[in-house]
Amino acid sequence: FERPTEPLFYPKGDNEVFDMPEDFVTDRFKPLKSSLSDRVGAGAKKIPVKKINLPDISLPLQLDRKAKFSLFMPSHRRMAARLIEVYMGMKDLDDFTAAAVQTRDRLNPYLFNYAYSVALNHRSETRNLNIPPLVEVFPDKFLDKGLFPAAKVETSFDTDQREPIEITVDYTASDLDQEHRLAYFREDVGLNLHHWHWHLVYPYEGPDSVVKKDRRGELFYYMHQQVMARYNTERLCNHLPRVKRFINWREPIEEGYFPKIDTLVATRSWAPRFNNTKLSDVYREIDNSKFDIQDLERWRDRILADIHRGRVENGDGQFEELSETEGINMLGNIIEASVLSVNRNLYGDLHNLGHVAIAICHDPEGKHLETFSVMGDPATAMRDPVFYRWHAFIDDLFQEHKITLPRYTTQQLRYSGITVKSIEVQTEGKPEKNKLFTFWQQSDVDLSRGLDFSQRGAVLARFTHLQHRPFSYKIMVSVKNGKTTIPRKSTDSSVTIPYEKTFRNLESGRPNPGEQLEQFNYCGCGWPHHLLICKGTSEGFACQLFVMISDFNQDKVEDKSSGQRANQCADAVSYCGIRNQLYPDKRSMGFPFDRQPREGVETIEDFLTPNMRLVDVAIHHDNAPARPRVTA
Ligand code: CUO
Repeated sequence: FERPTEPLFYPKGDNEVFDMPEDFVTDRFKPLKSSLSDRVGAGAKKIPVKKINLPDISLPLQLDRKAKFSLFMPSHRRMAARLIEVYMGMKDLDDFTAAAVQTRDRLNPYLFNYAYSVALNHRSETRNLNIPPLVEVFPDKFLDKGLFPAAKVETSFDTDQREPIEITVDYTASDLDQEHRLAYFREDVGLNLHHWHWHLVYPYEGPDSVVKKDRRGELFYYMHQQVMARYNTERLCNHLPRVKRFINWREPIEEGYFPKIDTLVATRSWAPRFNNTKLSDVYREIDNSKFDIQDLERWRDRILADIHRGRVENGDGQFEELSETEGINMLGNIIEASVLSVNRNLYGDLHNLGHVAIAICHDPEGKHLETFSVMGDPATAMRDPVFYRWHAFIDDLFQEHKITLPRYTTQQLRYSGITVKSIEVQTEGKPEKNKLFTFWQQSDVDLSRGLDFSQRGAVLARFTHLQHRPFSYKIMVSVKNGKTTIPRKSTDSSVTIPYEKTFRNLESGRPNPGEQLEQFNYCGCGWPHHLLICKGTSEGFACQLFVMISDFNQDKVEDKSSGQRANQCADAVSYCGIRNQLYPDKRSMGFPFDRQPREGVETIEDFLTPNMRLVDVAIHHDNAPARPRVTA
């Protein structure tokens, strides 16, 4: 049977099935309703689903079930926005469940998954519910396509006799392509999951309740700026120069990319991009999308001109200042662009349509009935080297604004009475100080949720990723009344989510489907912890660790609902914020490095005030073959 029949009957796993009104079942499967229901859950508890009158979903229904779905494509995101509106508009949980069940097998599965996940994330009754990792639902977006025939073979065996299918790190290119040196980073499952989740938490179109979030535009700038900073460091570790901004859109894109992932649902695969492909004007009736490279250029020029004027023009023809506190947030929404842009007519949709122009450069007019490549989907975009070239350009626009802002004075940077005396970093199990260690590790992902084979049970893919030895920081501080030592563990990071949230802990045995969601509370937005530090080099990559202690009274944000924080997904607040709360730090994101240094500062050492300090740290990489994860 085709996939759509199954989730209808499977609310949680083996022990419960939905008991649906006849009308919910698509015509073809109506005669099979009871036999299907028995087949997936004979003897299981039946959960009744209400019968409701569904609002108009004709717009999202326009996307063919076998098509691909791109959040960056204007027509697709209008469909998603409508669907999110329908789900968010349901008066209670029963109606919401009924609406989801009723629409599930009629809609394009990617579109459904996106809109349903956004609604689950934002409805008060379900916001603390765990959403299964996308890699389990659509493994085809994350893993080598050669894997799926092998997975099919594994399902011929009983679950306890199945073996994990190994995926090599080198499946997309060879070392003849120098960009391939970064494939381990760009194609990392956790990295791509983070990006997908980020865009799920911060949609740019939909009802106010899902789009209007505190400082969302600024966070768009900051999270992607941090990705760029990290990617550049990762390049240096691999003896490659920093990313070249993609600024001349009439020139060929030097870097090709052949994704070698496949789609199990859509009929069109992920198209490759050959070396030196050029962008063209986009005129694709099949996606209802039409724009020229000139449009992108015009929007870029308008945005830059208004950044330099220090103000933007809103839809009523009035000027709004790009102020020190609000400017970056306004620009984030303008450049992305989100529905919160002050003037989409004037400033357009630069970043999103740049993704589309690149994603469709192999068939800009749809002549070959091809659809977008990996750049068209937040779950896959970071695999492609051109993602970083595009975002280097986008980041540069934000930096143009940042250099117009007043520089921080020592008064704003210092914290009187506090001096950082020394910093030490200690890796667990190693005698040396200020040395960090990375290596290759293997982890398993269960693909069975995303595979429609008749035999159920876990099917594991085993892939290789970067990992580091845990370490801790010791920060010695003198204060007005004496000395104190501040210890911090590498796992305390406010940018990462724990390893277990990226890869469920499968070593403990086959997870019980009823337990896994509870056990591995998956709030997926956050940098994957296994990528906390860059790869380093075998001889030790020289870095500086910077520590700053700032004044909490100046940073703190009064949020009435902060008492609920314990229940929130708050591991990676720096990149993802806290759901339904204000961003928990009042300073500009990127402080104190988001602006030009004050006059006279030429080196990082010149920049320091007593509440800051630097220490030299070397990152050593062990290139030995990957080790399986060792559990405690
Ligand atoms: Cu996250 Cu361009 O915004 O991909």
